[in-house]
Amino acid sequence: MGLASRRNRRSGYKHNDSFTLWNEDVTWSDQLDLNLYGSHPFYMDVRSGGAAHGVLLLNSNGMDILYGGSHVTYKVIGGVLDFYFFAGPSPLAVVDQYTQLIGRPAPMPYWSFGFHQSRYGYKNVADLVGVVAGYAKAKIPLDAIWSDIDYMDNYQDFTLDPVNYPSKQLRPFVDRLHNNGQKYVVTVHPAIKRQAAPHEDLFLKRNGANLVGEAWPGEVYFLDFMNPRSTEYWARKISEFRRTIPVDGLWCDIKEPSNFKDWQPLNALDDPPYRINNSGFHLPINYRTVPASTVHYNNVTEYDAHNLFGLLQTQATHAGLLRDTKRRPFVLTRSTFVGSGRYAAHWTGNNDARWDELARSINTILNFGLLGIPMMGADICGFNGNTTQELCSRWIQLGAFYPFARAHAEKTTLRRELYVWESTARSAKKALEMRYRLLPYIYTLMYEAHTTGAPIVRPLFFSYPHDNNTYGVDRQFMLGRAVLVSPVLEPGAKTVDAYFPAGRWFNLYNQSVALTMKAGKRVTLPAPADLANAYLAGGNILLLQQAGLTTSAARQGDLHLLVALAENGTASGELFLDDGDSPEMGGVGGNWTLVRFSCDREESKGTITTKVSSHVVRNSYAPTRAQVIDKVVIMGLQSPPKSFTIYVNNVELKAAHTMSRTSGVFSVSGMALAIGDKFEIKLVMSH
Ligand code: MIG
Repeated sequence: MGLASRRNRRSGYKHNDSFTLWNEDVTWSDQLDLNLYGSHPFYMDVRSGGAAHGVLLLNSNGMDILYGGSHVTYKVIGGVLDFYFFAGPSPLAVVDQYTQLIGRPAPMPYWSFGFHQSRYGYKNVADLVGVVAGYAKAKIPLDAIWSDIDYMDNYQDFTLDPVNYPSKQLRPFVDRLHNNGQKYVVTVHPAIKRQAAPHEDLFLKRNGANLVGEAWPGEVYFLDFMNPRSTEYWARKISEFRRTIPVDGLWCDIKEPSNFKDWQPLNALDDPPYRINNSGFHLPINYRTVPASTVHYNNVTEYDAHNLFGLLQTQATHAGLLRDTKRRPFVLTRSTFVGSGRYAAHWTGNNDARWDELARSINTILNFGLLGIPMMGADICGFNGNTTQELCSRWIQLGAFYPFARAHAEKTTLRRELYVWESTARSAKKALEMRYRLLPYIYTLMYEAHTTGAPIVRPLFFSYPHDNNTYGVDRQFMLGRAVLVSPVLEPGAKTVDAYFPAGRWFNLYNQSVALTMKAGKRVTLPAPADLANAYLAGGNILLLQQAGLTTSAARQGDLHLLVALAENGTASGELFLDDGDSPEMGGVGGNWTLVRFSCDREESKGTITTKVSSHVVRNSYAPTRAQVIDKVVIMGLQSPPKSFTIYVNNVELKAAHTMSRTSGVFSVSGMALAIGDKFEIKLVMSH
């Protein structure tokens, strides 16, 4: 069973585990099994044999949920008991049905799949310049650099610190980033400094007047994103700010919402008769946020709407960016609710630079994939506390496979940009090189997520629901259905203990290494210092591109078609392509290309024919690009042939090719196949 939203100790649950849903601004998110930044009253149940179903209680009130082994108890303090059941019967079918209801995951811009560097405490523009230069010098890919609250003037939204981040320095810096194919993202808050607030009716109220809270800028009013005037105000501020600094995305933080001051109860809403287990100590629901007696537009109470606050600001931010840029928005949100994935990416919040936190990033990310928020990551190298060279190296090896790959750190920690330590830099280069090469596949997974809800990274049981041994696996995960990642999660490791479901597996880094499993089995793998183990599941076809220091550079190069054969000689896969930042991904009128690839085997007396063919579903984008498939690699061919011949569209090919007798890997290069043209490659081997 996989449940809810919280930072969970593990991916399976015990009798009497309880889950409290009440969005909270948590500084140290490494504390387990407490309510955190988001609320998702949804769970997926997977039973022995693979039958899965899902249950949603669509209710935004505070609640405690108790898992009783054979039953679930909801203790809800308000609202309607609006239950939805998703019949499955597979895990993928459940997320498909669930996201049909709550909204499909938002398409994310292509650049956002690159590597992001952030830090709380970058001192000034020169500091940012230095970091970008550090990445360039070390030749480590960097697509985006972020500013935390440091860029603001006294922590106010849409302002610039006049001394450290003056627009006359920041603007040319951002223009240079853009010329270099790189992006800039900044943080924003939902609270507006009281003295600077406009005299408009835009804010949360209590007792008939604007609620005065306390947040980073001091005394604040909170924008009420239920009020159409407030969302309009927000969109206007985004546009105005982008005229000064054309940021490429926005990072919505502390919108649980966070508030630093204590409140006296005003009525029963502030102190309801049943105390949910807020923060693990049954703390008042007003703790560290705005009071429940606060009212929104149309007299909706915070008591009912608290868990929606983050979602509403996410929606408003997405809409504001879209209106201003007319491009696909990138929004990162900390607070989430049912449906947030339709607008934003998410990260696991303030984790710790510790090994157990590195491991836990996996189940937290997998959880959010079930909740319709596939664009998900954890702060690489850890947020709170000082990291070590070894931990940071292992973290980027794993983090390079997160859907959203961002390093971020707390202000008081030692600097740990990926180029700072030599061994970390080595890991970063290898890991990110593989990530950037995999982008055609990762981006196709984004398309799959957007159209079917399928998470980008998935628990093993999504691909192998009939294998009961996969249910508890949370130290490994799959990228789509093709790549099994088995990272090192412990210090000093020389080996990794990894589970492989039945089938054939090809080492992603060294395709001549293959494993064939008759049945699922644990395998002890070597744990090289600079690499996470990653294996391709036989039966998949995917496209790799050339490495590059930015996503836009990487997508200029040629493509390689990788065919990993299943034991029966078949494989399939697909490729989605578009410009990477059109508001729609796919869709009736858009310019995009979708190609399906398949491979099968025919045997007749003395010869085996392996046929790889493409089926062009749509091709209104690829013709505008020069990218071609230059190389085809087929893995898992059987018994070395006496001789072989290759045909492309029935013409015999003379291009350079090799066939390894020992490993059964065949490769042919210099092909120049246009992506959007149907093709058929036949490899005829005689024995
Ligand atoms: O009140 O902006 O989770 O990533 O660095 C805390 C400072 C505010 C919390 C975020 C963290 C960010 C920090 N923020």
